[in-house]
Amino acid sequence: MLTRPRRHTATALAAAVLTTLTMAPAEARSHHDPVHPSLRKHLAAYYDFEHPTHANPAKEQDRGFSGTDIDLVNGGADMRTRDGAHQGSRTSLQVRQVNPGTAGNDDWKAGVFGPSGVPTLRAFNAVEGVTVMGWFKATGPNPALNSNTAAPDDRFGAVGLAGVLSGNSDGHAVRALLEIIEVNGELRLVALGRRVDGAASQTFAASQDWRTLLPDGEWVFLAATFDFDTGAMALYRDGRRLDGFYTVTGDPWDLSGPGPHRSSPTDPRGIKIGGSFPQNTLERNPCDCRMDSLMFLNTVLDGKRIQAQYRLATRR
Ligand SMILES: [Ca+2]
Ligand SMILES: [Ca+2]
Repeated sequence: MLTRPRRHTATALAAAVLTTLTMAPAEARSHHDPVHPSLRKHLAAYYDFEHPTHANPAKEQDRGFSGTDIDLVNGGADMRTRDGAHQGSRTSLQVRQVNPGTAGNDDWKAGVFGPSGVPTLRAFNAVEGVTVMGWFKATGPNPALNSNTAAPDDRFGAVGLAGVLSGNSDGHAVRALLEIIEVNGELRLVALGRRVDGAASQTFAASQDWRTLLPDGEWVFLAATFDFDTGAMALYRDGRRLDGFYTVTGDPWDLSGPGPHRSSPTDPRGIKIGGSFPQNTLERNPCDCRMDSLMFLNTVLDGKRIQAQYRLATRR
């Protein structure tokens, strides 16, 4: 060993230095928790799309506390795309319509569905508030062509982003959803919530044109909050609260009785990401977009904590 030529040692040393230099940013990132500490205890489900389950690369691990792994529907592992939304992210999830001209259910989307409720989503059973947030980037024409009608050029009336299903959902009906949907004939970025399973929903719509809020080719950090006790909802973009308005008059969440009010005491039937029906029975409201670091929390985050998470993800 003592007689090993110096040249080799130097080469090995140079290689080691090179490796260290090359590895440094990645290593720095791996020590950097991508979740703001104030969010952790409410972060029921969290998907960064860098963690396939050990058994199946077409499933994504939940990095939140609930352990609710999701399916990458119709596209499987190919849906993980080398386009991280933010510092420390390498891959995101591509969702999209595959065959606009065919009545079928082959759209790329993600989620989980349990016909009698998903037990791991108990954090959203009788919940007082919910936050849905994450990174989104539009990558194609939205809304998609309506593949369920004979007309060749009509489009769906909505673009699904991400949400928690209600306790009696068919795969479409939600408890808390971030999406783009027509309000009085005009598409808008909205938070859509339903407190009581099977009852009416309320929608809070952003005033600003959705195309400026979610422009093609640009990553944006969107958040929606749902306070089932007070009826308040809010939308945020890149950590800033958006102006908006409620679209339903009256009391769709039935909050007139004594509180505190909570959602129905049922386990959600699942999570939908990028289009409805995570059980893959029908194509509806597919989104041609990429998504990253999706978070589902069993509380209403205030603006400070939403901004803190945004800043953490974008700091250099
Ligand atoms: Ca990622
Ligand atoms: Ca059609």
